[in-house]
Amino acid sequence: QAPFTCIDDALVLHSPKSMPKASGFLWNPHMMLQMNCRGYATAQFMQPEPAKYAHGPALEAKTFMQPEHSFYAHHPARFFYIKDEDSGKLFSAPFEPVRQAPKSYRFIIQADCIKWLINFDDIEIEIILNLSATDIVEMWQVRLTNNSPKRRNISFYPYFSIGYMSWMNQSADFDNELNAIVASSVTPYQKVSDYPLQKTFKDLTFLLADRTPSAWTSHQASFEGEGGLHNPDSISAEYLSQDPSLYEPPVAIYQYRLTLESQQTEQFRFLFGPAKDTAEIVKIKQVYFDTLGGFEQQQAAYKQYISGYKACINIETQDPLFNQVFNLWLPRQMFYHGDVNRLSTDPQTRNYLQDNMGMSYIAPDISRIAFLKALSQQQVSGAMPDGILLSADAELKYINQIPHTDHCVWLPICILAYLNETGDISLLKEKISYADSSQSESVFLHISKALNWLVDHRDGRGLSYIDQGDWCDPMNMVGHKGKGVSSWLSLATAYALNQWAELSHQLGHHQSVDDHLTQAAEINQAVNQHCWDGNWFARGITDDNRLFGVKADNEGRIYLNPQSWAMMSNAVDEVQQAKMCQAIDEQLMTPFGPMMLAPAYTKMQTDIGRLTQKFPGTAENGSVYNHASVFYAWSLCKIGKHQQAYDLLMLMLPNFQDASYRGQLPNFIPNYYRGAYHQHPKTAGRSSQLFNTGTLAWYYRCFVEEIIGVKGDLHGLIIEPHLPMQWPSISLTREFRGASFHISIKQVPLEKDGITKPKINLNGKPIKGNRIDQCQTGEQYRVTVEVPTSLLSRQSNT
Ligand code: CEZ
Repeated sequence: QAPFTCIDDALVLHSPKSMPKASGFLWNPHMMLQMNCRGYATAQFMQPEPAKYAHGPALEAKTFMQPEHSFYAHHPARFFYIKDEDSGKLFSAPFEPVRQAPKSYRFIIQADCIKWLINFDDIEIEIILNLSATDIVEMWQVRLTNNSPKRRNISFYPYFSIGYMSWMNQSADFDNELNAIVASSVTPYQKVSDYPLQKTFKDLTFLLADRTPSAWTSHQASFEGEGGLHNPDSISAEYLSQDPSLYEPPVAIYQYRLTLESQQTEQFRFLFGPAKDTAEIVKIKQVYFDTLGGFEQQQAAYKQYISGYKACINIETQDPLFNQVFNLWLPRQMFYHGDVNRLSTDPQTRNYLQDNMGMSYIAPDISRIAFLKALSQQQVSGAMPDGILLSADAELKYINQIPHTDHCVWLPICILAYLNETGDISLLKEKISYADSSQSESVFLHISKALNWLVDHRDGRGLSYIDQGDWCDPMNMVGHKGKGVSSWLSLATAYALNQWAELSHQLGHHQSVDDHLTQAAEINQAVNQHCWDGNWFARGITDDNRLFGVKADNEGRIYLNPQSWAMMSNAVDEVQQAKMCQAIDEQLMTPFGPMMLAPAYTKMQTDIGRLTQKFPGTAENGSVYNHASVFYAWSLCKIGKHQQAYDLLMLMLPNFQDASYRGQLPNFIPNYYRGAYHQHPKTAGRSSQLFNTGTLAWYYRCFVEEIIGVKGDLHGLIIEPHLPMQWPSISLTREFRGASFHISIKQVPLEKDGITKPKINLNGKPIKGNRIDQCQTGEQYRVTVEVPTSLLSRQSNT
C-alpha cells in the first residue's frame, strides 16, 4: 500500500514511520523552515547572513544547507507532549520523542501550511503550522479534542527547543507580561570590528503563547532529569518546575492542565522566532494575539504571499498526482528559488541565472530585474563574477571565492528562455554599466562580451579552460595550474553561441550570426578531435595533459554532462549519438535516473579534485544528480527523443510505489538521489532531502517547450506537442503574454484523415502552420490540437 495519498491540493502521509525524513518547507523573504513529519525542524533567518534561533545542543559550524541531514533526539524540534493525568499514559505529537504509535496519523503538506491530524488514545490533535508573510515568526495552532465518551484530564506540553545559543552568554526566563519564554544570548565574536554589526543581531528567541500556562520551564536539563527527552522527569511530576536557565542550554516548555468533556475542543496558539529586543516581541504579540482576528489575518497574508506567482501552465492529464506536482509543487519550488535565492546574499551566478530562467515561467518581471542586476556586475572584459551580490553590504563568500569559468555561459542560455516566454526584446536594448566601468552598453552587447570572453578563454587546442571548476564546483583541481580544460564547458560554449546566433539571426545582427556559428563549429570540432573516446566524450584534460572520463579509467569512466551537451551543441552525428546513448544506458542508468558519472570515485584523484573525496554515490560523485539528469532530458528533446525524455523526467519524482524507498514525498525535487547503483545498491535511490537545486527551471522548461510543446518565440506561441504514450490526451490553460489559451491536445491515429502534421484549430478555425501570432492581453482563446500518433512514435523512436 502506498505510504501517501494525493488529495485536492495536499499530499498526505499516513504514518510517521514509513518515511521518517519526509518533510515540507515554508519560507518568507527573511526565513526558511523545513519541518519533518516527526517534529524535527531546520530553520534559518537572514540578518543579513543566515542565522539560527533554534540550535543543536552543541556548537554548530556555519555552513550552507546540507543534503541528507540526520536527526537525533536533541535535534531542533517542536514537540507537543500529552499526558493523561488519570491513566498516566504519555504521548508526543507529531511523533518524537516519545514515539508512541498513534491510533491514526496524517501529515498533510499544502502550499501555505503543514498540518498534522493525529489521534492518540481518542485525543484528537490538530496542528497547523505556517509562517508570517513579513515577520520572522513561526505560527502554530494546536487544537485538542476529546473524542472519547468520557471526561479526560490531561496535561498538554508544547516543547520548543532552543539549544546551545552561544558560548559567551545564554539564558532564558518566563516573562509574565509577555506571556512568553524569552531566551537571550550574545552571538559569539572576537574581532572588535565585528561588534557594530553584532550588536544589531536578533539574539533573543521567544515562544509567545496566547493562553497563560499552568506552569513552564526553560531549563532543559532539569526538565529531562534522569528520564531523558522521551520520558522527562518533569512530566512525571505534577507541574513543571518554573526554572529559568542561567548560562545553561535553554528551552521553552509550557504545561496546560485541562479537563476536556467528551467532544470538547481547546485551541492554543504559539509564536516562535527571534527578536532583537523586548519591544519587538511586544509588537509581534500586539499584531498576532492582541488584535482581534490578527492571527487569522496573518495566516491569510501568508497564504497570499506563498502563491505570489502565476504559473504559465495549468495542466490536466489522466494522472492526478502528476497534475498536482506540475500545477502546484514544481512552480512553488521554482518560486522559492527565485523569490529568496536559496536564502543567500551572494547566490552563485549560475544558480541565480538559472533560477531566474525558471521565474520566466511564473513571474517574468522578477527575472528581468535579476538579469539586469547580474549584468551590472559583469566586468567590462565580459567576465562574470562567481556570485551576484544582492545588496550593497553583501560579500562573495565560500564557493564564490573560488574561480569558476562557466558563469558567462548561462547568460545567453537563460535570457533566451526569458525572451521566448515574454517576447520582451526591449530587454536587449536596456543600457547598463559594468562593475569596473561606468561605460553603459546594451544588454545585447553585454552578452556578446560574455560570449567573447568564453571564446577567448580557450587553450591552443581550442578547448575551454576550467581553472578551479565549471558547472561542477568540486572539480577544483583539473585546471588549478592554469592549463586544464573542460570538454563540458567547451560544448556549453558552443551551445550558447549557436543559441545566440539563432536569436541574432531573428534580430538581423548578421555579422554576429556568422561569427558565432563559426566559433561554435570550431569548438565542436576541437572537442571531437581531442575528447572523443570512441564511444563517448571525455570530461576534460587535466593540467598535466591527462584525458579523463574515458574507458581507460576504472573510476569516473563516463560522465553524463559532456554527452548531453554534445547533443545540444550539435557536436555529434547520428552514429556518435547512438553510441553515447548506449553508453549512458549501459553505464549510467538506474531505476531512479542516470548517474552523473560512473563508477563513483573511491579515493582522491589529485588531478580532479575534491569531487573524488565525496562519498561514492552522493552529490557530484556519481549520484543521480537531478540537475545533470534534466540536462540529459533536455538534450534528448533536442534530438527528438521526447518519450525517453518524459520517462526520465518522471523518474525524478517520487511516486506511490517508490516513495518509501526514496524517503521523500513529491512536494519537491531533491538535488540528488543516491547513485553508485552497482557499488552501493543498498542506498541507491535515497533522496538528499535538499530542495535547493537548479533542476526545476529546466524541468519546467522541458515540459513547457518540448513535451507539452506550447512554446513562445519572438513572434507568438508555437504549438508543437510531443506527448508521451502515457498521455493520449491532455487539456491545459496556457497563460501567455497576458492572454489565456485553453488548449486541448489529442493523439489521433495516423489513418484518421491521413494527417501527418498536427492539426490546430484556433477558436474553431484551422490555422496555417503551427504558430499563433495573435495574442491580445486579457483575451481568452480556445485551441484544439490533433497530433497524429505515428508522428509521435516516430519522434520518440529515432
Ligand atoms: O552545490 C551546487 C551548486 O550550487 O553544485 C552544483 C553547481 O552547479 C551549483 O551551482 C554542481 O557542482 O561541493 C560543492 O561545493 C557542491 O557544489 C555542492 O555544494 C552543491 C550542493 O549540492 C549545494 O546545493
